[in-house]
Amino acid sequence: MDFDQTIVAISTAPGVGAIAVVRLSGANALPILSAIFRHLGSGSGAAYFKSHQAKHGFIFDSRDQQTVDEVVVTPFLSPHSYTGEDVIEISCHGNPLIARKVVGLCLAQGARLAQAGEFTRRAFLNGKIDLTQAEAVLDLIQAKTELSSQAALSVLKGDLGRQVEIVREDLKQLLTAVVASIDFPDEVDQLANEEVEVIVDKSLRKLKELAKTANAGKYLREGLRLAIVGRPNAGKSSLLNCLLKVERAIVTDIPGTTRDSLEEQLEFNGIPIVLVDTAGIRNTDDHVEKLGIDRTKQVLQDSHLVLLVGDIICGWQEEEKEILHAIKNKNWILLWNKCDLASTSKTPDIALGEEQNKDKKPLAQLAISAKTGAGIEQLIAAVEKEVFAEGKVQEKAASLNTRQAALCEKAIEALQLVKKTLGYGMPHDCLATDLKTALDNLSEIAGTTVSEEVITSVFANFCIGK
Ligand SMILES: Nc1nc2c(ncn2[C@@H]2O[C@H](COP(=O)(O)OP(=O)(O)OP(=O)(O)O)[C@@H](O)[C@H]2O)c(=O)[nH]1
Ligand SMILES: [Mg+2]
Repeated sequence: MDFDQTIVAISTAPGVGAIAVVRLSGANALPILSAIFRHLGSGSGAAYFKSHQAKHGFIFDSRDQQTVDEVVVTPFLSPHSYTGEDVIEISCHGNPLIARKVVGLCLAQGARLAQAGEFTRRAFLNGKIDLTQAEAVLDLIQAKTELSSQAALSVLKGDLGRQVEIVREDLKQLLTAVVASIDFPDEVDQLANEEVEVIVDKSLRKLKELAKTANAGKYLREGLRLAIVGRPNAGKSSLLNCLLKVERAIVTDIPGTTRDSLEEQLEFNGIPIVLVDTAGIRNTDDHVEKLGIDRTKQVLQDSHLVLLVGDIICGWQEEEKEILHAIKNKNWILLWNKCDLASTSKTPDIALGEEQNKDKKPLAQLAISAKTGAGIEQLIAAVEKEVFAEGKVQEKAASLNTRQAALCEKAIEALQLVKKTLGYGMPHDCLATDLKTALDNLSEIAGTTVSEEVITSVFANFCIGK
């Protein structure tokens, strides 16, 4: 990719709208604009445009002297722009044909079409933002709920980058001191093991705190896939309808009503949820129902969390044991539905079966009623608790994405090795490699040192024009 060239793209969504914005970025943005822009007042050429000052005028095609559109252009001159280069935003009327024509004129003047995410990539390469902020731009565009967008905004403001930078700075100083004492033993005293340990422990504490946000980060970005499973007639479809507050799924008292899985999106206090109602699991000779049960098993595999719905009157039976077997290693919440019919709100006893160890225990067991709505608030709270580690609501807080979390884990591992080395009483030369590994991984989070391959994969998901 040639970053010296001036790029152009339509930055607004495809389709008809009130306005469409065509964006140019690069050293030739102003000369290109000057060649296709006319206005009624005095002044001309690149000097006519001032940074951050909108100008009214017309885009014209010099080949036939035809006016293409009446526009407002806003220059953001380097370095005070999104990309750090000269950026021009041309707001034209929101007809895709017009916007495409304007882009065509820019191309004819020597611009090239921007690749997906290239404006943001240039902002990163020009040091306007770090890699966590670039990723947050994408998260913000794609945020499904208010809470997701607040979390993305927090990273965009640099909160995550700053937290990582504090740890990186401490470790950099530590590594410098360790290496100095190895290289110049006569001039620089070796740090006491306790001093090293204090810094390593502090860094580990901070990184572990950050690592805990990865769970919330993942679900706030991608949404939590929540599978509703259980025996036929337990009230799974009724629960879906109750949570959606609309009669979406067919509900009858005939066991085996739901054949195909049904997926709906909603949010639990700002957490984006993909809720999937499934066919009840049981032994059956019905061919169609069997196919439905196969789908249920697929839904289970793809889910992040499972709601196992039982019937409070029937209690825990062989059916539930078998369903639990199909849930495999997924986290699950046990819901005892139809509590409006029960004389007590006490949840039935459960026997998990011998092959299941205690890790298979439900995260929570609740008595609910899909009919009256009893217990639904507690259900939402239990899901929230699973998303926000240890029940700590870290809303609005910067959270790690999958790429960053993997690097954070590697940094933690390296620091744990440093502690081990110290514990064995090994010489300080042995600390340097692991300290450097920790530092390298932290540098990669913010993109201070990062490979071309990683940058390409980060920007691969962006849309053109951003
Ligand atoms: N009293 C009471 N009845 C309920 C409740 N939830 C569901 N039902 C009834 O139980 C029956 C089965 O409900 P469904 O929601 O269709 O059950 P399901 O689990 O989706 O059943 P399948 O699709 O056959 O697997 C219906 O007659 C519902 O009205 C509840 O909380 N209380
Ligand atoms: Mg159903």
